[in-house]
Amino acid sequence: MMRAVRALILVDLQNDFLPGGALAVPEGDRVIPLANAYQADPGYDLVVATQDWHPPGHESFASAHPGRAIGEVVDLHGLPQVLWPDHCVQGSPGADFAPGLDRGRVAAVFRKGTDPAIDSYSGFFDNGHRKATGLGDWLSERGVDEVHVLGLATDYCVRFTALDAVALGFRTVLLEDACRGVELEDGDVARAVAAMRAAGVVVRAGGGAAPAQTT
Ligand code: VGL
Ligand code: ZN
Repeated sequence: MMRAVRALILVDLQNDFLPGGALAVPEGDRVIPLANAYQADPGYDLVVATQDWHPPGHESFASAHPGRAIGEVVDLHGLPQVLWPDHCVQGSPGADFAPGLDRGRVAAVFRKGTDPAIDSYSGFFDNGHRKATGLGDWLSERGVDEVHVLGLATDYCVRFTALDAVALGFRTVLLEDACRGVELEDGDVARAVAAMRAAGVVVRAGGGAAPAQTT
């Protein structure tokens, strides 16, 4: 049998999600050296990155909803939407990749959240599953059958990227040590990990950069 073709997906390793950023994820900076170590693993045939990339005034921003506060949930054109601080605005320093991130092996970057009227947590589709970013086809065209996911934030973009990956038929591994969550509510990260596991994502607590055993 041929060995798996494995891709590493780096989710939203951007300045705004690091401590000091506009939507800082606690300990978000801790995943950068791990992302670099995982990328150096020759067990990955391909490395790709997602980039949250919102136009100014994006409707996921609380600032676009006068009278509403960050963290509130609103109905956005029929979908529940958590309201966020302005973050990852296209071309802003906050939208840049973390300076410490090694990008030498990143073969492609998939931008998401570009439509002002809908958010996109997943690196594959917007939250309404209306439009694809191209990541799924890109991986399939290259024969990828297994993806490993790391990055920010566990309870949002990592979660929905891993869930879409498994739904698209990729064997999917969550590299949990290289993820951190927003934890808007206590337990959000644990619930996100449980939801991923229930959907068939293989959750790997750690163990360095060795590729997962296939079973
Ligand atoms: C994210 C909230 C809003 C993420 C992106 O990368 O998890 N979370 N935009
Ligand atoms: Zn966003």
